[in-house]
Parts: sequence; structure tokens; C-alpha cells
Amino acid sequence: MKRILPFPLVILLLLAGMTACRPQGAAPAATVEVELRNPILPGFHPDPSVVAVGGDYYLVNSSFHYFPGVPVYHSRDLQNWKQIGNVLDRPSQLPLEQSNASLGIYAPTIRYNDGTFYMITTNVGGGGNFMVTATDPAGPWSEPLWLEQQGIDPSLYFEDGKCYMVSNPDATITLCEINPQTGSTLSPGKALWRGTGGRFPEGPHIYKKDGWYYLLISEGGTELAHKLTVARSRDIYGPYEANPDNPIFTHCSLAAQESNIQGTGHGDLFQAADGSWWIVFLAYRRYGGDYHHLGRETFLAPVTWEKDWPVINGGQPVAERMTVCMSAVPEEAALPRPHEDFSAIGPEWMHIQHPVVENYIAQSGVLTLTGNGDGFDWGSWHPTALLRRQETATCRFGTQVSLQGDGEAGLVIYQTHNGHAEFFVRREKGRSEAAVRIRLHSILYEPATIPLPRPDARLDVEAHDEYYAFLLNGKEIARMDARLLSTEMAGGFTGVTIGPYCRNGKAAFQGFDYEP
Ligand code: 6LW
Repeated sequence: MKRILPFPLVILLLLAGMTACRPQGAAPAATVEVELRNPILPGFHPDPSVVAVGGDYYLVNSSFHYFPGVPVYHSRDLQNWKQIGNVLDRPSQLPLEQSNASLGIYAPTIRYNDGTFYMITTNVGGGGNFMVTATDPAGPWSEPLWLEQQGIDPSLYFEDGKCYMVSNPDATITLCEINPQTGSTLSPGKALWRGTGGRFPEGPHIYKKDGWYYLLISEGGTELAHKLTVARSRDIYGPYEANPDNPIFTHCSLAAQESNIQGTGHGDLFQAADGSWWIVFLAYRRYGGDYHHLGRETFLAPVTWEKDWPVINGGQPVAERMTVCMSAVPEEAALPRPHEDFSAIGPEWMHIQHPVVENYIAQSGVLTLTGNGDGFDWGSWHPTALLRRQETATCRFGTQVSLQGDGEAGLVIYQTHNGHAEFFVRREKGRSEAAVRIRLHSILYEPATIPLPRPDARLDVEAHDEYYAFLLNGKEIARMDARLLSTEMAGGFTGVTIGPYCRNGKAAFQGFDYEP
């Protein structure tokens, strides 16, 4: 019988000049060659985990000391992802006292079983491993069930009414059975695998396909030596045999040494609605040499199976643009929001640790922030600041800020407490000025200080891959090398976030403009 493509699909194929193709394992539905744009989630989106439920895909990332924690994204086409909430949006779910850019929420895993979504993760320094559940991944999610098995990067695997947890205590991937209703441990931890000898065996996930249990892990640490390795067994408790072709994916290779994409690892495999296999994983893009400041980002690559082992992207390095076979589902329209008026503070806005709620008032397009003395240095843990991810190395953001009396308020570019920059208006003893201040470890530097008639100014920042330019009322007054805020320099596991802040006094912001 002749297959008639739905009209919108025909248009889509014609417009894009796409050719039909069939990914391995995919059902004979309409699939086409498309250009995959990586990273699928640019900017600070590390440790991705994904679950496919019918034709819907849900993805989570780690969030460290930010509140709310664990962003949740939804997609139907694997290319366009929309944030639908944050898993941990109540302080009771997310103790963050003493937390910083190297602590707090590490690698989450999202899974679905029998009508319930599960998110399991570690709050490092804040109670260890726990999981929460929801019937709708947009929330609300439950209060935490705290788990006994130690190690980081816990993951869940469900089969035949049983729920297994895997994590890496003592650098050994270890499995136990748990009660998913209570979190209690039902079996002693069984050591499964220590990896192939790389440091930091972590990020384990278990999958089953064609009678094999696969144990996918990361080794080498999250920097340049990061890699994915895999082992398999006929029995979930092992013994596991390592793939002779390990590592199955790394950019720490001759083939990828010139790539701007590095640090590839920490992946999660999944099967799409059409039967094809994919992996989400983290990697970062380098700017200005071996430096990255946007954080570890979420990438996607196709997976095939050869001799019952997964092969990622045909064994080749990934690129920012790749031709892949995908089901031709219509794309969701991405919603660019160049001007944020704060009428409804969306899920992309975050705070460092828990906010002091009464210090934030949004009304009629104006955001009024009250400072509490906290800035972004060590010891300042509750700054009045609304932060969002800087997603592209080239972008522009800005605001009009007016101080009401003495104080300091403006824009922050924050990587960690060791590396951040502020562009602000300050009023002290009746004198007003605008200034740029850069903190890098023990160095504190103000490259520009400009007197102002009033504590009121238009502040814009232009990010140009390797540097930031600071524009006061439209005129450039200073530049900063972006490498100063790189993870290599400032440390942590996060990426640059940007937004309005008020350190002292009270300030009004006429919204926030952000153009990627
Ligand atoms: C995470 C670990 C990792 O727990 O980095 O790159 C750690 N992989 O799996 C923090 O994100």
C-alpha cells in the first residue's frame, strides 16, 4: 500500500531539502536526515539524564548550590527543549546551607515507572543520596526520601516490580535493591565494576536490551580525560564483562584533539519513540585555549549497536552541527524572550542558596531588589540576585538601574565565589559612580570607575566569545577576558550565570534584556 505522508510532514521535507533515512532499530516510520544542533542545552547544563515516555522526553541537570534545583526540560523532537520547572523548588527538599559551586546537587537521574516519575541525586554536604517522585514532571515533586547507600551519581533501574539503585561508594559501582515507596534498602550493596582503571568511576546507569544488562559509566574525571565506558552481564548482579572497545566515547583522542568540544562524558542512553537509540552527555566548548566559562553543556548523539555493544556517533567525535536521522516530528517553536519584565519569574531564574524572599519585588515591569550586604565573595551566601545561565559565548544583556539612596546594585557575571565580576552603580555619602569590579581568588580589581550625576544608569554587557565589554549608557568603559571566569581559573562544577543584583540599599531595575 502506498504510504501517504501527512501534509505538514511533506512540506517539512520539501522545505528542508531533507532526504529520508532510517536509523538503526527504528520502526519504518518517516525519518529524515536533519542537522542536529549541539549542544542541545547550551550553557551550564551538566550531568544530563533523560527519560522517554511515549513521544515525550524529559531531561534533568545538576544544579549544585543554586535554588531552585534540578531544572526539568521537555521535548518532543530532541532538538528543542523547554524548561517546564525545577524538581527541587522548596527549601524543605533542598538543604543548601554551607553549599557552594563544588557542593550541593550533583548528577541527577530521571526515570519513569508505572505512572510515577523518579528523580534520584546526591546533595553533597547536605545529606547525601535521596530521591523524589511526581506524577507530572513539571511538579510538584515529593519531599525527599533519604537513601542509605553512599557514593555519588545514584541511578535507578526498575524490572519485574523491583527497584534497583546504583551509585559509586569507594570508587566501586555498587548495586542494591530499594523500596521505591520508602527508600529503605532491601539488599546489601553488591560491587559490580570498578571501570577500566580510569580515575573517578562514576555516573553509572543500568539498561537492559536483548537479554543483556548494560552498565554505562564515566571515568577520567569531568575534565579533558573524561570518557564513557561500558560493561555487560546476563545477570543484573554480575559478573560484568568490560567492552574490549572501551572507552566507547571520549574526545581525549587523536581524532578529537583539535575539536573545540572537550570533556565528553557522563551520559545517559535512551530509546526514542521510533525505536532509535540516543545518548545525552556532557561536554564543554573551549574559548581562548584550554578554557571554558559557559560550564558543562548537554549534547546529544545517535547510538547504534554492534555485536551487542553500544556505539556512539559511529565511533566518531561529535560536532556542533551533525547530520543525523530523526523522526520528522514538527518542531516546537522556541520562545525567545529578549526582554524579561519579571511579571512572572520563570523557572530559568535562580538564586545562590535560598533567597530572602522579601528582598525581591516585581511589579509593573520593574524589579525592586533590597540588598542585605551580601555580595559574591566567600562568606556571602544569600546575595539578593536573580541569575540565569549565559547560554552562548556571544550575547548581550543589560538593564536600566536606579538606586534609591546609598547602596550598590547592577549586573553580576558569576562563575563561583572565587571568580565573578560586577558592573554596578554605587552611591556613597551623596557621591554616585558606575564601576566594574573583578574578583579572581585573592585579586580584587576595579578596571573602571566613572562619576555619575545620579545613581541611575543603563548598564549593558556584550559577550564576545573570549571577552566581555562593559557599556555604560551605551559607551564602552572596560573589557574583561572571559578566561578569568573560566572553570579552569575560578573552579567549581558550574558555568557562568548572569543577572541583576543589589548588594546594599534598594534598587529598581527596568527589566532585563538578554539577546543570545
Ligand atoms: C558528577 C560526576 C561528574 O557527579 O561531575 O562529569 C560531577 N561528571 O558524575 C559533578 O557534576
